Amino acid sequence: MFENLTFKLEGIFNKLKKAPSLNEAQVETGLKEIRQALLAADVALPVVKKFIEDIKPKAIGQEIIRSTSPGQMLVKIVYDQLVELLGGKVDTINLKAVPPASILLVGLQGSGKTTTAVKLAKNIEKNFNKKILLVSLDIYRPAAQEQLKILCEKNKLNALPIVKDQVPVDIVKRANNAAQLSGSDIIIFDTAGRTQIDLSMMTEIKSIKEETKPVETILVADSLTGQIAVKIASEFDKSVQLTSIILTRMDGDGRGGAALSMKQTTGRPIKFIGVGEKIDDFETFYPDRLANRILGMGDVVSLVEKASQDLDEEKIKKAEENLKKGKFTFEDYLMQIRQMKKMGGMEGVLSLLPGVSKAKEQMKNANVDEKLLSQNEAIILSMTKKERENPEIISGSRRKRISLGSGTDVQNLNRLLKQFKMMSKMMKKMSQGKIPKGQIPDELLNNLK
Ligand SMILES: Nc1nc2c(ncn2[C@@H]2O[C@H](COP(=O)(O)OP(=O)(O)O)[C@@H](O)[C@H]2O)c(=O)[nH]1
Ligand SMILES: [Mg+2]
Repeated sequence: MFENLTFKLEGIFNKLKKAPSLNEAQVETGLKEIRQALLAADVALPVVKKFIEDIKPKAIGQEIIRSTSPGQMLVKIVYDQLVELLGGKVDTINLKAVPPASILLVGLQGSGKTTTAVKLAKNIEKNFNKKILLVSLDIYRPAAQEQLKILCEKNKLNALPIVKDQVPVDIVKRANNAAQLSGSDIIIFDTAGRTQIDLSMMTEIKSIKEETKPVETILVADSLTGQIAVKIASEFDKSVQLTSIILTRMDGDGRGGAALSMKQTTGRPIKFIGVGEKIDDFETFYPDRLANRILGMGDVVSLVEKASQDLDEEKIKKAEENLKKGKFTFEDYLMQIRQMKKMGGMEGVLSLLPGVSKAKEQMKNANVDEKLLSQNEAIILSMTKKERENPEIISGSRRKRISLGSGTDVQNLNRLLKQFKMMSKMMKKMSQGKIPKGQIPDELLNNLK
């Protein structure tokens, strides 16, 4: 989402970091470049203006010019301001109400409301241990209620049974009764959108809001539409008073302006982001982590969280210890492959690591074949534990057995062994600090192809 912005900011900061001292003119030029980078990322002009105005006095102040690492200091100032711009602290979802508490999702057609209703329900169920009822009030598109019902079935969630030809007000009444009877803590209402904002939609949402008395009225907005998403949020807020915003499609290659302009323009916090089509592609919105990511400092916390969600802590610890010693086995490699697959391939992993916009670019250009990951996984799985720990014992006859067992051929196994040797060497070098962070050595890249 923020690749271009990150790339540009990294460039600006790298230049400034190299200078042993900074004069006012250099800082001014840096700020001008930051301003351009933000505008190119589709951040609204007034937001950019205020951003630069806010950091200027701090950046030009004596503090930075006298400091021993002025470039670093500027990064810190920009980071703090970015966190502020993104909303400062994490804003959690408000569930404080006499049960059942209602959550109302509104937004344009196709913004992701129905998908988000299910993602949000799963998230609340997991993190707050609540019982949830999902209800579709979209009576206009024939398949809309059905879509929510099917999604709920797939994800083991409760959906209100569909009664044909009922109007929203009656559905809401039925939902409240059903929630009482089933002991549900929360009702999530999915509503009908239009392709654009119109009076009839707003009138309907207003009456639904009166009927449901929601603790949260959440706008679901498509982040790929950039400044338009921000405009839509303002319009909705004027008519129905939003309490928060969920930005969807943050996995896409939009320029990120929506996330950066939303809080300041609308005054409403972003609470969650959608990062893919799958139901668990949904995250709490952390301003500080996103600021880290935008500045190319890497979202290491998210990375660690993501990895530990699925992988055995013990194994990770052992791999880390091995790595520190410069030791690397096929067990470690297998774990890395699985980690990469879980986290959306190489690019997914790389986008979260510090200072790797360069490495990411390298990977893109190198055309690393992700199918190869699965093939390598199969080959390693055909090895015995002993072979995985001591690859040097893999002789001719062992090679035949392994390649047969994995449904590939000796050539592929040989390539993997060669690649593994190279990775071991690299790990050793890394553990001795001989490889700069965030860069992938060419020899390894060429071998991943
Ligand atoms: N890539 C991606 N697709 C999403 C995301 N959220 C929703 N979608 C997709 O957007 C499309 C429209 O979503 P839907 O929930 O039906 O939108 P609605 O009309 O507002 O209810 C579906 O194909 C979803 O899978 C997201 O965060 N990322
Ligand atoms: Mg829908």
